[in-house]
Amino acid sequence: MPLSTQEALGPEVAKTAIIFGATGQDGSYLSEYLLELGYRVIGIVRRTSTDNLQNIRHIEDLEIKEGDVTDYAFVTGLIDHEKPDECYNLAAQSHVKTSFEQPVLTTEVDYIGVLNILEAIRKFSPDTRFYQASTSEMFGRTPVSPRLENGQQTENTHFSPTSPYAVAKVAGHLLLSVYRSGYNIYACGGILFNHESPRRGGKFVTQKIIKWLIEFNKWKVGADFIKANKDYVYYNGQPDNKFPKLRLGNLEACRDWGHAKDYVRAMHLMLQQDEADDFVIATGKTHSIRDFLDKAFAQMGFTTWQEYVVVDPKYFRPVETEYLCGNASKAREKLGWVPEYTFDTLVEDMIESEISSQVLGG
Ligand code: NDP
Ligand code: GDR
Repeated sequence: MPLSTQEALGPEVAKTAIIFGATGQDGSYLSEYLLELGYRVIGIVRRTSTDNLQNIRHIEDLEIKEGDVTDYAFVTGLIDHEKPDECYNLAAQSHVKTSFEQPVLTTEVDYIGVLNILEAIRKFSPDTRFYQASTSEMFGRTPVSPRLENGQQTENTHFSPTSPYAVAKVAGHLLLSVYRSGYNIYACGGILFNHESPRRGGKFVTQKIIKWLIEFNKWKVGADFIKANKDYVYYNGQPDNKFPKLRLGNLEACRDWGHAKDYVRAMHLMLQQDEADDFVIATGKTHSIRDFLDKAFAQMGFTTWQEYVVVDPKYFRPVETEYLCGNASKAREKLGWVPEYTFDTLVEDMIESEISSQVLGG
């Protein structure tokens, strides 16, 4: 009997993975991780007029293709041509506050994008395993409170989205079970809680705090004293040598923050199971923005942050998700997934990386 292509090439033939959203925080770590595992990895990158490759330029062997997840013709052509073993959809307009200002674009990318990929898989490559980047934001104004169920959200917690971003993500997430049960497609939703890293975009609160802190610390070198008014800090009280205070929004919100390096391992594990399923990925510990400020400023040797931070309503959201804390028991039991980083080591890694990148960048 003639050998199939797979048999003829042998079991060591590399699997092919496509990553939509390869330039982002998670896409860059996932690319590195899959390449280390021996995959052939194709990273889909939006064409932009200015450079958006800073997270992935260093990754040798990553095959980069230009394309947009909202372009059905592109997505179907790609999936049909490559028939990948695995496909990870990390592409999104991922900023919650921006989604209030650009709700239609957010819906097109974050919902229609998912539909485009699922349809392409159904029609042209039904054996492709699909990972969708779902999110804890889907819980939104969750009925779980710190007083109930240990204050933790699970795969069974009701969704109550509070932003156009979260509504689009819920819609994309609900499609997964439709394609699983309706068409037998292997489609998983990773309900990931906030995860950060040195590659986190500068508009998210953790990276915004750290970048400000390192710049400020550099600026104040050599000062005998610093004096602050409502909006600025003054070097030795000099009116012409000032540094703008850190302007933030809601400091009371609580987030379950993990490290992106840990979370991309979970994405891969989800696609290696006997059956497709959805999983919460979280650390199980929650901290307020105030806690993050405490830790980051203390790490840099400051005894206080209160005199350097201004609460600016400009950064408030029309509706806020106040409290998130995930229960990842199912992932621990079924996937064997355990995070390596803690809240403290995450903050330390972000600070150390920012300092070294400033030193290297001059
Ligand atoms: P990023 O914002 O860092 O990355 C988003 C990626 O999507 C970027 O590569 C971006 O490209 C790309 N993208 C945006 N629009 C399109 C489009 N129309 N077509 C193709 N690509 C597009 O997000 P993260 O890496 O942090 O998150 C990855 C995914 O996980 C996102 O879907 C996010 O919503 C979700 N998520 C993230 C969590 C987190 O805490 N980080 C938690 C839960 C879910 P470009 O670089 O050009 O902008
Ligand atoms: P989030 O992350 O909205 O949880 O979405 P973000 O870091 O933007 O906000 C976290 C919390 O901090 C409060 N906050 C501020 N946020 C920003 N961005 N800027 C500020 O100045 C500021 N001040 C206070 C926010 O109000 C909020 O409560 C992230 C994204 O990665 C999503 O894509 C992902 O789905 C979720 O995490 C899980």
